[in-house]
Amino acid sequence: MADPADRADRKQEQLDRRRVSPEGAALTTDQGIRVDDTDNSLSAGERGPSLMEDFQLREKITHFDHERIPERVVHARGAGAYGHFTLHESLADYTTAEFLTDTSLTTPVFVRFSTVAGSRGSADTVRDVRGFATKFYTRQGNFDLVGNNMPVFFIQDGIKFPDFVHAVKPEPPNEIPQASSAHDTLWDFVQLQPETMHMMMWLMSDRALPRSFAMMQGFGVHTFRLVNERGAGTFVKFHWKPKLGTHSLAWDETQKIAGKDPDFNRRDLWDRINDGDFPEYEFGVQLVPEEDEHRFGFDLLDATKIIPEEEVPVRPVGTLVLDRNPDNFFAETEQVAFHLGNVVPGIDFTNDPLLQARLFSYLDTQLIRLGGPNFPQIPVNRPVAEVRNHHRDGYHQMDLHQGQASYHKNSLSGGCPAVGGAGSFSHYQERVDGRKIRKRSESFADHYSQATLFWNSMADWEKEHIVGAFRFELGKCDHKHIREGVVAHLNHVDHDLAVQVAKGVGVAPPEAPATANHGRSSPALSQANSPAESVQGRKVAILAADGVDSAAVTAVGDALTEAGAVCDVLAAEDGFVQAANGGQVEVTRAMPTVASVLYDAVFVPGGEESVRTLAQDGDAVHFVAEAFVHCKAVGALDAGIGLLERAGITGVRFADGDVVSDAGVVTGEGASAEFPRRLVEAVAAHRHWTRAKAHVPA
Ligand code: HDE
Repeated sequence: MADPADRADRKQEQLDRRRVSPEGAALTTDQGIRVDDTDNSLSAGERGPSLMEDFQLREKITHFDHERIPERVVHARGAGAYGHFTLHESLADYTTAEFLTDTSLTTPVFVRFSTVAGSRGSADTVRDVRGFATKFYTRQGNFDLVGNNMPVFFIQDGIKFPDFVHAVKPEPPNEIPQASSAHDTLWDFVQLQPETMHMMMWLMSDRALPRSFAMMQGFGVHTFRLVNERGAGTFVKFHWKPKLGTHSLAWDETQKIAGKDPDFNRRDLWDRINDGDFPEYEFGVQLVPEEDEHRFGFDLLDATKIIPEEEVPVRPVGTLVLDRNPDNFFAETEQVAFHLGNVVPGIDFTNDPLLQARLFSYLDTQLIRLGGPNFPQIPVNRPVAEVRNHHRDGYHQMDLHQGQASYHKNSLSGGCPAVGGAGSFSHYQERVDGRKIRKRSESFADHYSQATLFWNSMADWEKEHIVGAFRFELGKCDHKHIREGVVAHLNHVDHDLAVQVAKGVGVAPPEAPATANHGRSSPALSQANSPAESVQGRKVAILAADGVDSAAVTAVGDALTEAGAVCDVLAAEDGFVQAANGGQVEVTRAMPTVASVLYDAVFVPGGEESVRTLAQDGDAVHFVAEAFVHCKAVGALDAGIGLLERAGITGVRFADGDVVSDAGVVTGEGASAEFPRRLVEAVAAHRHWTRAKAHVPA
């Protein structure tokens, strides 16, 4: 019979034993004593002093005083979910890790997504890297893949990490700015540390503004090693690819969302899972035989480099589905403790100096954050594999270790727990030889050519966004020498990029390239090439007022919903609007409580009276104009087209007479199956980035 750990619910069954429900329960103290009054403290007379003996008051206040733990020093803000991993193709030739070789297994997981720089209460949609950390509860023990949504990193050697983090975090004198890299210290670090350039290209790209955690790639970043039965190693890079494609928000939109709904990405994840629209990712590997270690023009141990997918294709082997929200944010999402060193037999490390430093950091950080060495016993961290060892005592010890012997070797517990045997972890036997030195390898010296590769691979609109991001961020730097320093590095990446950025930030544009652009590109790097054919989980606003054409609301709403979108009817006030045909249409939300930035698309149904009212409502006009400016699908039927005109969308022209691109603007007359189909298609395209920039005020 198969081991019960090959079921995804194995972890949930384990958690069930720790779940505590208030239903039907009486209020008690921590000692289980029922409480008769928790609103009034014990005092000497009605207006007298509180009494020391009030153990209920003391216990309640004391617990409250100790509710906070230190937030993570990086990745403080996060959102988590449970799910399961299934394998479609065995990697048995390369690894002994069961969850990567046995296609009959379903492995439970917990994933935590995060931003990096901001505090726990910061906004979700800031320009930042996103963490994508996965804990696989395998039958051989926990494997943690602690990755990001960008495949490279800022630095090559972990000893620079405290410097980098100090530079990107709010500045010491005044703790400004929160969750932002647009300030002097970060860019000072960058201009003095050119190894950051490749990652800065990613950070200034739309990758730093994901629309949803479900539309974000994940990368293990480092080169790891798979080890097979014969002890032979293969280099590996781990990849996650979202089923919905990789898509981003518009920069202006992210800033507005940060105020309108700072929990935007967290809420999106929560709602998707609650609605049964489970985020799904393909798990893939890039495999490099050991003998090919030196065949690339870069070092596999350098975490500022990718292996272009065109050179080594990503081989899809498994699927991750996130299908359950946590019960309690603190207990699970806050207390989950990832550690790069959590590997199972068949997965091992390389000498990447960034990776090596991380192997120290993660365990160390949990000791202060979770207050002692027993954090692996916290329910979310506990493996489904049995844990038996001679570790004892320490703060918050939860287990009742039986027996006389807490040492190895022993004869008093029959020599148990036994060491070794089938399935034991045995380290990859890499030959190591060398002098003790502090020196970066020459093979790590090229800081520009992959930054150039990234730039060359971008669509025009992606390039525009990157230039805009550099201009914004550097424009926030007070020190001109810092802006100049960064432009000088950009001139090694691409001359045109450097000139465009220089112009925006008041720096003399370089006259000639510092390094010639090599002209190579990697199409897999562009989000323009990511699938965009699904409206799954897309949010569409339908604007209505009294007199709305309810048949259009229903027909278009149904078509979108059927295709997987979520439609909200918005009106000036909550409740119902009267339809033109006498019926009623239920309002999902009052317009003042939401904003266009919280939606992927907007549809204006017909109905003369409804549209006349909307055209006089600043919120509604702004809603449509702003959705257009953010390149979203905008649909209108019949009289609804009038609202688009009122918002200045239709018929807009440049001074030189070119009509603004109307890509993604879908209009139609009368009821037909054609209109909903075209609108669904326009929403599925995600954004119509080729649409000309803001010629409409919003
Ligand atoms: Fe981390 N990182 N990191 N990091 N990291 C942490 O661990 C660190 C790096 C990443 O959702 C901390 O538990 C060092 C690369 C994620 O709980 C800390 C270095 C990548 C998360 C830490 C790096 C990451 C962390 C803070 C350079 C992408 C959030 C709290 C040597 C591959 C995990 C904690 C979660 C968290 C240290 C570099 C990803 C301090 C020293 C490269 C996704 O231990």
